[in-house]
Amino acid sequence: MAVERTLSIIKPDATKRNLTGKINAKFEDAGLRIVAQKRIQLTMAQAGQFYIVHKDRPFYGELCEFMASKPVVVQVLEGEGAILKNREVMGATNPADAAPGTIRAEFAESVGENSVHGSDAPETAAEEIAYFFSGLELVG
Ligand code: DAT
Ligand code: MG
Repeated sequence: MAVERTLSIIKPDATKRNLTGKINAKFEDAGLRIVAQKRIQLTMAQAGQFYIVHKDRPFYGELCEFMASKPVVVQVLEGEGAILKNREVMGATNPADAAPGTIRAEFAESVGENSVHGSDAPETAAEEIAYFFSGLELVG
């Protein structure tokens, strides 16, 4: 398995409850290295562009408002098979379905406010990393 990079976002429901450190510990304990990280507040337009793939879904407006409602922590995680590994550490989209010990099982409030985003494939990881970070900001 190759070393990969994936885009992670600690979402507003988690930053507002001071869960950044606990969530980062889950990543690091799983062998994922945080090679870039910044705390930002998205505009509605930025959230809308990030989640444009979901524009026709009924929850799109609510999702964008939520993502722009409070600061988020955007980060790049690196490691062996990092994309899939991060999805495993995150747990299922709906916390009710998330395996015990995963971030969403422990911290998510609902399917909409589910504490973390993680890229789902190599192509989306590359696009999503480039959306938030320049090459100079990635320090392996
Ligand atoms: P994931 O974040 O696990 O990749 P996704 O890409 O299907 O899940 O959806 C993106 C986000 O949209 C998800 O983290 C929360 C929101 N969302 C998904 N399904 C939803 C639903 N049925 N109701 C409300 N929000 C939803
Ligand atoms: Mg997704």
